[in-house]
Amino acid sequence: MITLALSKGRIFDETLPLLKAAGIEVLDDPDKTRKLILATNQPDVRVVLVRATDVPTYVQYGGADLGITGLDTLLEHGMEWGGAASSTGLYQPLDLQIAKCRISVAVREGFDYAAAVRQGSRLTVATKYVAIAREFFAAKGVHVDLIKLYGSMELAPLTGLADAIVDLVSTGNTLKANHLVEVEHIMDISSRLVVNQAALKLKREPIRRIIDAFAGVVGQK
Ligand code: PRT
Ligand code: MG
Repeated sequence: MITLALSKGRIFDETLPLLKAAGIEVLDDPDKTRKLILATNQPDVRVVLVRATDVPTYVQYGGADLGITGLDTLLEHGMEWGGAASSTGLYQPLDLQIAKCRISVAVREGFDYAAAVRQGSRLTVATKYVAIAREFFAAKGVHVDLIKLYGSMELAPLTGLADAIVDLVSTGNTLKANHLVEVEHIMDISSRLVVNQAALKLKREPIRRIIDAFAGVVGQK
């Protein structure tokens, strides 16, 4: 049995066409069932639904053989920057080019971020992405106090909780609606296929077949 970990919502929705092109059809609609294990048309392939941030954990510890997760989530989980294999035991063979966005620094309209950086001010930054933010500001030589949040980052600069946020931006509509402006583009994000390295050795044949099918679909073969 091959187990693929996915999160509900945008990753599941954008993965379905890739699975279909690879000949795998999920037999249940996650929005209509309470099941967390979904069968597919391939008797030896199943999908498990987990929280987006739990996908790397499932794959790392073998609760799933493969998973699909954002680069943001992988980097926060401890995947080395740009690394293929890493200490986490996760092998990252493919950029699936789905759920694309960018990770950026944003501040309240009217906050002079450039001046604050120039003057060497200490900035308070609220984010779900503490590791990415720490690495980014350290490389830039900016002193920051990081505040970990789990959601609604946009609220932090508006309430005085923080000077800036580090968050994902796609259309920019959420920032605009909250009178925030993007002042740094940290990196582009897309979702990645990750594979448990031990599973790849033990179930090489069927896992390779899935990786190759995805690779064919995203044109990276
Ligand atoms: O929702 P939950 O807490 O369960 O987990 P999650 O938020 O991690 O999952 P989900 O499904 O929201 O996101 C999964 C992955 O999708 C992320 O890890 C990213 O890799 C990717 N992705 C792509 C995005 C976006 N685009 C995105 N726009 N994830 C979140 N957003 C949010 C962003 O945080 C901000 O609040 O959408 C808002 C901005 O969108 P725009 O279009 O207004 O700019
Ligand atoms: Mg979300």
